[in-house]
Amino acid sequence: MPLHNADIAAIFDEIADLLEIRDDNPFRIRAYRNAARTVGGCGRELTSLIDTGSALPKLPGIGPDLSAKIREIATIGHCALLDALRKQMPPAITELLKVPGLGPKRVQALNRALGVSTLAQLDAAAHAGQIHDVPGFGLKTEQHILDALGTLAAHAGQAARMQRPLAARYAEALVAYLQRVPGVERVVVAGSYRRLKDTVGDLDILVTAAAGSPLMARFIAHDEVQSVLAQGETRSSVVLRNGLQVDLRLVSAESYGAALHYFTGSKAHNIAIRRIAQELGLKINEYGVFRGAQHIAGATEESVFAAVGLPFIVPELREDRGEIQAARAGRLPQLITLADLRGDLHVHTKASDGRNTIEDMARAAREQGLEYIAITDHSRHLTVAHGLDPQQLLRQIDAIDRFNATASGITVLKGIEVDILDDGTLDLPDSVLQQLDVVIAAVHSKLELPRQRQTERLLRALDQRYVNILAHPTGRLLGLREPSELDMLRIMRRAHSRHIALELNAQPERLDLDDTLCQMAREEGVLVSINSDAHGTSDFAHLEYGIGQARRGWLERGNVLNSRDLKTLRTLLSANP
Ligand code: DGT
Ligand code: CA
Ligand code: CA
Repeated sequence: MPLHNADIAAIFDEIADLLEIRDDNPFRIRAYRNAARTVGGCGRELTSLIDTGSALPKLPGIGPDLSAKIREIATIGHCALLDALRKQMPPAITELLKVPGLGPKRVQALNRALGVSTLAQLDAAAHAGQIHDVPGFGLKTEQHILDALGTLAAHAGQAARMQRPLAARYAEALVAYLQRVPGVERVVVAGSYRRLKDTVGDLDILVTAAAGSPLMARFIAHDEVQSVLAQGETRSSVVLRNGLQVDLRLVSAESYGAALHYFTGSKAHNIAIRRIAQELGLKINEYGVFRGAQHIAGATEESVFAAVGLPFIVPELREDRGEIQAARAGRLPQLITLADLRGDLHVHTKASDGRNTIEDMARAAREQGLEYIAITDHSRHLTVAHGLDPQQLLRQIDAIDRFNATASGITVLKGIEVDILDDGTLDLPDSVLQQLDVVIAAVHSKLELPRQRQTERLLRALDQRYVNILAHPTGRLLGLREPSELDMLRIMRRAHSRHIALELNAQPERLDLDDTLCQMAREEGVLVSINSDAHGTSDFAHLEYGIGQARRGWLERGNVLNSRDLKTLRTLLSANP
């Protein structure tokens, strides 16, 4: 199987990292970073286009040189430039970039001053108190590094989990491959993947097949398989080249539903269902539902639920977080779907750190069937993202008015993603914010404040007059940064009283609010805004990930701000006194 776009993007990103550590030309670095984002977000697999001899599509920012590199990677599986850069650099140095707060400049400084080029050396230097003497560092930074290393070590203890959208590329390709094996009938990915969890530990694939199908032999012979952990008649386990484990089980048609239910999980849900079965004098396992030795259900999942007196419960609710009681009472939620979203209230453009213009973003959103978007570039405090000052924002407001005067089929709302400053006030004055349709407030600095102070800071932000939405409320980055310590209940109650919505940021590495916080928002009556946080035209695809998380969090259409039509939305946005 060819490399995926995500693999090519990872190579470009590593090139950019290494060039940056080397202090290379910033335009060159930016070109590789942009290329990584473009390729990663490209809807079509570039290597398969190349394999079939098709021309590469015209991609923004990908000139002849980068195209040639994509072809090189697709053909030989690696990139000579990256190989050369790696040779010039200590092998583990890019690992250091995973430490929050350590950018390429600092990595380079530590390497020059202390010879630090691995995480272990960094840890030793920090514990020995050598870091705070390096120019540009200090005692506070040294402490941050120690804390961050502690978090990373805690993560390393657990097996790495993969973000679901990335796992989906492999899962979908594997399913298509297995479906072509002779004799194979049904192929389905169960486990956390089917429950639409934000990250997956491994993939659990179930297959039904005619007797004599070469299923297992073909499975372990797949190009992407790096090692075979177990191989048997009905069960095999492999690890793919990207580190993802895949368990494959062959199940019989009469057990298919029971196996699907069992291996979809969650474990907590299974245990709760099994308890109900026991109360009814039944036994339930991955082969079926039994009364004594008699097999009374199991061919379909519906039959399994029916045997214990329940209606079908969708996989994304199966966490034993109230779904069984709700099913019993006939009160399962009518979960939100992608088609329910009428607009997207968090969109960036080239004016700050986005890649496209207002027109490009509006066109792409309209093609997705959206009726409105809010342009919400960063504010000036966020200098790394070229945040806007009042003058620049006023010019953007004029540009949006001009766009709306001629455009049809979509309305662009005027907005800002305004930074919440250290003291909880906002980065732009009310006189400016007042002129906008949507004000999103967001924390981008000091995410590690103690719980009490961080909570007070956010409560103060929610008290600011023109705020409509609190963006990515916990600040977590999956696998990289823990959520900020916050008293979420107090924040939700304040948001509720101020008619402020909380964001479910749909970027695959954020998905913040998470599922349990969505459920809390629903219970507290706080509206949730499911936003792509698009930085380019292909990023509206994020909305689908947000919908998955929202469904896991029990959200219905009525709980979601941007399921409203434009008129109702405008009323809600101006509800703040
Ligand atoms: P993951 O892979 O960590 O993202 O999470 P899952 O939920 O996919 O967990 P996994 O792959 O360990 O197992 C798949 C499903 O198999 C799990 O959701 C429920 C079921 N299962 C696994 N172990 C047990 C168990 O000990 N008891 C019960 N009742 N079910 C289990
Ligand atoms: Ca799994
Ligand atoms: Ca598994």
